[in-house]
Amino acid sequence: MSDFQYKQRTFALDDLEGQTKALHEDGFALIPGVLSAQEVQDVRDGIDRLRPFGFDHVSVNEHYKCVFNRDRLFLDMLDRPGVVDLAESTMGAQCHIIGSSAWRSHPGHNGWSPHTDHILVTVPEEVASDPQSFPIYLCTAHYYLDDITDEDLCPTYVIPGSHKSGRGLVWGKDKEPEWHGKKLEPVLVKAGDVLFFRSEIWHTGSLNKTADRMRYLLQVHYSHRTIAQRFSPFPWTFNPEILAVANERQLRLLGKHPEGAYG
Ligand SMILES: O=C(O)CCC(=O)C(=O)O
Repeated sequence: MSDFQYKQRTFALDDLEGQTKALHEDGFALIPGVLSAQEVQDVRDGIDRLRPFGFDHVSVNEHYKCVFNRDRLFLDMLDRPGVVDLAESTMGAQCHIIGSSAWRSHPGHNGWSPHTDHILVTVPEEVASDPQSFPIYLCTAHYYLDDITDEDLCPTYVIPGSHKSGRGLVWGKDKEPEWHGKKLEPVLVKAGDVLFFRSEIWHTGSLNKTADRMRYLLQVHYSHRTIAQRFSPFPWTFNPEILAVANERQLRLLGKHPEGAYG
């Protein structure tokens, strides 16, 4: 029997209310068991097939951007039941994706660089602590594709509640940030779990201390419709084979919105 224990509170896939509350209180919601073992293997195999171009980076860390445009397998990760429902209920029925990245982090990869992904406005703590005044605009879903049950395989670290600081961290400067006495803590997970987190949360990657294991990770970045998509390389071209198989919800997530102000 495994004695693995989550360090943060977890939510059932259909507990939309609990997850939403957690996004306001903690800045993230940890959702176990979103993908089956077979789905985890399929996504890992898909990542193994990726080849770099455009803004992709390949070194001790491999990072591939906009993977939904390359393989239907990744397109189908955009509207996973439960996860996409959380995106829509928090960021609106017209929410879309602004990107989706796949990672293979090799032994020696050091992702330690505490940061915030995006801060729209810097506000006082009392404003950032009020869900009405500080709505959710941008979130990332991390699909973990390995068991990360100790700190060796570069877990993500977070400071719960740090989005309520109302301010961002300076990339590369704040190496050991603290917020209200809380330090960065590792998010330990099982393969198939999802961490859904706000862009304002203080978080970081970490060091892959293993001798021979790569960490596989898939990210889906969701935002309110008003936030611009980061599709690269320029000029952006949708893959016609992907558009041909995408369902209506996926097409909307890719940017097929009804006519509105400005366009
Ligand atoms: O590698 C990780 O777990 C964290 C990734 C991250 O912080 C990011 O993409 O903003």
